[in-house]
Amino acid sequence: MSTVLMNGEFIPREEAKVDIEDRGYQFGDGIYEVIRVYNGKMFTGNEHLERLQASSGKINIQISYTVHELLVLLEELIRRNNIHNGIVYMQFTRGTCPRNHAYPTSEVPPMFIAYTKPLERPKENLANGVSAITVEDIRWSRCDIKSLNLLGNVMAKQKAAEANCYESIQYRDLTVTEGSSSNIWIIKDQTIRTHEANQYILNGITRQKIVEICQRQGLEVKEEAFSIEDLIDADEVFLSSTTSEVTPIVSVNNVPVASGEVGETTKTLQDYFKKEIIACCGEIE
Ligand code: DCS
Repeated sequence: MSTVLMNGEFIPREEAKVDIEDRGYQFGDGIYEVIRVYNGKMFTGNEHLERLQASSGKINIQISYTVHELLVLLEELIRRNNIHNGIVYMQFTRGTCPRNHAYPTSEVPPMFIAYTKPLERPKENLANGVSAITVEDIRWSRCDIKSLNLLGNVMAKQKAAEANCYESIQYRDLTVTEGSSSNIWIIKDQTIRTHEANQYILNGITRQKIVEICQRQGLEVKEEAFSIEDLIDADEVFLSSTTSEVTPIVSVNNVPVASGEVGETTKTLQDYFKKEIIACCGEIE
């Protein structure tokens, strides 16, 4: 039986219940994070929890825990559930009160839950790459908030699933923004590019790590939007996320990216990224 964290208490999964007037349930009024666990240790936990705090600040949800307090609670949750490789998911909603669109005026405590899930590294996708399709980005213009409102993302991912693809690459006015649950990158003539961190994308923690790696290793990286045409014309394409790390994209809309093989620069970035994980969490396969 697994344990979940609910408002600071460890309780059995079966006992965790949400009220029908919880604002997360009714409005998607809340925020979330997903942190990777390798060898029982969280990878970039601080960065994720700082982004959680930032998201909460943007929509005025008061989180009564510090980053350190959250880290301690999540470590204990991982320990209790004996997670070796996996994820920890957490969300804060604005809490439970009579249904009304506007924020409650009286003190309503946010609802906090966290749980774990075992998950191995996606080794086959990392080695062979995945397919993607392009879809119009129909989401709102505050994609920088890691909000529970994921309907646009869910609809985009469903289109990918129906096309037997792993991811949907979203575009706004012919500019590529991001994947349905990942950031999108292209490489052309050795230059690595991804959309700038503004309100049209989520500034991925994996994305930030990759930018840092590129700068440290002297690889040319530009945080600058690119077009669908640039995407089609790229030498290499890849996606990044907490669960997918650096996953090559070898076909877009059923057309191979360049030769259709996993690119050399992508492989180099995968190696550097793996080294980061090992430095933090110990040896991984
Ligand atoms: N963009 C979107 C829309 C995402 O949902 C995610 C991650 C990313 C980018 C990449 O961000 P990270 O590098 O910080 O993971 N989505 C999480 C999710 O919903 N499941 O796993 C990761």
